[in-house]
Amino acid sequence: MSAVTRRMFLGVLGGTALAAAGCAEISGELLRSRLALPRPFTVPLPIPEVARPVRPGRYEVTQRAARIEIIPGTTTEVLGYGGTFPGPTFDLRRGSRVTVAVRNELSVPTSTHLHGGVTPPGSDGYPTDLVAPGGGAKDYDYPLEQRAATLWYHDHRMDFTAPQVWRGLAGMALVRDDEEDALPLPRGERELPLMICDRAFEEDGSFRYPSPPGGGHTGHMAAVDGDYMEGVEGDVILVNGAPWPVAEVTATRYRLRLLNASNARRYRLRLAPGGRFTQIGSDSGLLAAPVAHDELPISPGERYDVVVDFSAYPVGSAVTLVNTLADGPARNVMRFVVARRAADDTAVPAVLSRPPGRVAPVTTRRFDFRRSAEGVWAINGHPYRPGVPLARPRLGTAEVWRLSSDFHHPVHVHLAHFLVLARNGRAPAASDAGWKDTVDVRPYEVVDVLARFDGYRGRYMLHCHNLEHEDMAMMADFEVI
Ligand SMILES: [Cu+2]
Repeated sequence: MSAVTRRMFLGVLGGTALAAAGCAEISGELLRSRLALPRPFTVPLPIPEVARPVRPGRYEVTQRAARIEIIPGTTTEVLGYGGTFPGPTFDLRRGSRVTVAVRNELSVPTSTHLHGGVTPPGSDGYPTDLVAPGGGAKDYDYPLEQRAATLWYHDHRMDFTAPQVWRGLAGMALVRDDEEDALPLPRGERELPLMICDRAFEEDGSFRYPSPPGGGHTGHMAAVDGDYMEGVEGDVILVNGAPWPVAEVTATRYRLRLLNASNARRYRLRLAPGGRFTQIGSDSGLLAAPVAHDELPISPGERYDVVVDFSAYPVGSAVTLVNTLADGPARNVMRFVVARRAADDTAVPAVLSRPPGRVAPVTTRRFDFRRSAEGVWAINGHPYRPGVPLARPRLGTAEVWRLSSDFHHPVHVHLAHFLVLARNGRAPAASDAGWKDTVDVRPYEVVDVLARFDGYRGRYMLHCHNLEHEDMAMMADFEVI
């Protein structure tokens, strides 16, 4: 643990306010690679393959280990959906029910969660609904009765989500609908899914992860070395699985589906030498109207759907996506090179969609995300207790959930989508706009959200999406009744 983060963490433990402003943005512990880092902006941006159904409404995907080239000149064993990292992108349609048959040929159990999905409880990727290693299989049922949105999917295995996602078990899923199709937004080659995550590598090119001796075993403290309980941050930034990639673009508008798939790292994204993100969508779908941002904070699990107009730059320009929360190599994310002019008949309309409105909440509940006296990350003082719901909201109602925190806890709610109402009693940030499923709750902050419980009755969960915190028991069940 570095001196700076140790000091900060001890401050957190002591319940004191965070004094140093720089500290307040650190959300994990840096793990350095043991190989020479590749030169940034030399690897072309890969676009993950789009999953193809085996027949209408049915996909089959096998989780398997594979060796792929991530760092040029070396290979990395990944645990991948389809043996790829990221996994294939699922291009889905509102109301078009699909089944995804997942077969597990790994040596570890898995549970797949469609993050942002309005999914029946049996297919939601509950952490103990495991698909057995060595050939186990499960049909996940996704009715997709939900608005067009940028979703993703990843492993959710009890106690071991962090190391298994780190090793590759994640991919994107896009839900589309007629409302979105009617808009003149960039599409095709000008719509880029961008899965951003950080990793560290061993000298031989394998993923480096701070597992305790023996690789960990079941138990809340087991999956990660104790020095990394704040969360693991790598020193290599990957976009779609490539280190600091470069994408050639035309001087036109592009739609970027930004996803932070990191275990613990938060980013504050900016365009250098300057530029603007026009946000058109949040975690759970299109905004009512676009919102312009100079910078976008994005915590683990969050997504932003944005349009960037590259015609604002001279042809030949390099436009770098940077993370202003980091110094050193991790400050760079990726680069766009504006190669040539091209025709552009796209636009960002002033009215994008008609999202569901606010409904009156029937109650207020409090969820406090904090390290417990026993030293585990807990919610309302309890480390995770499977099968013991902390709340029983009624189907079809809305509730205010007041989320409070001792550290950076990106809080994710399964099934329910929410609006951010307030931060510390004041108006939310511009970047909090729209319906969401994950919200960055910062140290000693109180965030009020209005959550709607639509879709299905049954057992769901809320948890911290810092995956090390999640594995160390910062999860709770709720039951929709
Ligand atoms: Cu957390």
